[in-house]
Amino acid sequence: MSKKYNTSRRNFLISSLTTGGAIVASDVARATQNDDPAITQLQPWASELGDGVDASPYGRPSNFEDHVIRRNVPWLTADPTSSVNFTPLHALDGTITPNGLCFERHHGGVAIVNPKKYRLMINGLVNQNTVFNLEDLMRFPRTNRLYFLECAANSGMEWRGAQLNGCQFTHGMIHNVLYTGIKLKDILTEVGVKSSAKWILAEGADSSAMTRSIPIEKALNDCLIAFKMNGESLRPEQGYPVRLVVPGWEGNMWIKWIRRIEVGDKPWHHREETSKYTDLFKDGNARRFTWEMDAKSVITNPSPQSPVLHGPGPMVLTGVAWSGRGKISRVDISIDGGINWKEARISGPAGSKSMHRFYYEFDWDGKQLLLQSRAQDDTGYVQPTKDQLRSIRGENSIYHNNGIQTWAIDRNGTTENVEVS
Ligand SMILES: Nc1nc2c(c(=O)[nH]1)N[C@H]1C(S)=C(S)[C@@H](COP(=O)(O)O)O[C@H]1N2
Ligand SMILES: [Mo]
Repeated sequence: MSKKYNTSRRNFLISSLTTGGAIVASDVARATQNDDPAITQLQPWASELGDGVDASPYGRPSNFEDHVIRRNVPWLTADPTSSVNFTPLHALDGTITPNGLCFERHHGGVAIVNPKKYRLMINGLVNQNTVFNLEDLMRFPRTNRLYFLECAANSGMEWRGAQLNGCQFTHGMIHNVLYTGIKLKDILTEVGVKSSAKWILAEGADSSAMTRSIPIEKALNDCLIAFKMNGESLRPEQGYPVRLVVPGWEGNMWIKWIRRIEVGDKPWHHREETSKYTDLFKDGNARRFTWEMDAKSVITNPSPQSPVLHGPGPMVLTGVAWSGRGKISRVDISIDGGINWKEARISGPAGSKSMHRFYYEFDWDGKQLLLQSRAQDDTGYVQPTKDQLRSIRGENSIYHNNGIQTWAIDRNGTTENVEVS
């Protein structure tokens, strides 16, 4: 069996999104030069004193890393206040997304909420309508949990074929953060939920008043009211001072700047759960709710923004995998477009509904590679191919694309987004 591949990506994207010219393959695994000035000569950083401790009261990454930033896709950004930028997955390792690199998705721009004027109101089918301020919330027991947040539209531009040239753009609407917060269950217990309660409505304080209906079982199970991300206060763009955390479920339910929770007996069917975030099928019917994000993975290195800079020989391949239904039990790698598969190694702190890091080391023979990763979660679910997804859902879907991604690597190391068939 042989695999053909095709690039159906729009041509005008190539110039705006690829990292530049072809990379010449060379052996950079060992520094071989005898009188290498980088080792024989005194370098500037050793010949003069460096900055003192007050130079950056809030630390920043090295200037040499200034390319590691969130980026957007200009043609997706009709207006920056209702838009998205993407996590630079190709430049990260480990499992935690640094706060300054977490992708942003806003429907009405970043709300700047004064924490002194922050209020959370709970009303509806409760014994006691209640308004909490930040101090009130801080008096509930706190908990720490690592979770991924994936936008339902992540990889949405890839439904009909390979398009965006880089995992930042194809898979970067995800971040994985250690949240500190309080259990939503504790607050709901405090105000007393009536026995007729079946749903909650979470509402944001921003100008878009983003609102989503969430079943009461989920609210009482593992949802958090979070104020910290990776140890420090939430960033304004992530919902400062308080956001809802809905583990494993699509990103739009994780209401930022949360200001109100109404308890009710049926879903509200607001805009973001009717005209948006529903999955249109071949026959014209739409799936009403798709809450859990199914198991998915992507190879982050090599990838189009991170091509292979060395010649044949040892190659380290790495990427990330996650599932909204539990832990990742295994990740398999194919270097020949899905014909043969080998198990990758999972490494680093990860848990249920959080991002996992995998590595696969192999000897590259210098021939063309068609790289794929395939995740499996602890429910036994296996990540499908894009063709398998399309055979069930047709071509009109946008959201919830968890199909297998392929990167083609040619002999000189350049890497491209392709599809195999
Ligand atoms: N209040 C409010 N909450 C919101 C949104 C919003 O526009 N307003 N966007 C939602 C969407 S669609 C996603 S994918 C996530 C993005 O979270 P992030 O900006 O922290 O990445 O927030 C969700 N919560
Ligand atoms: Mo989203």
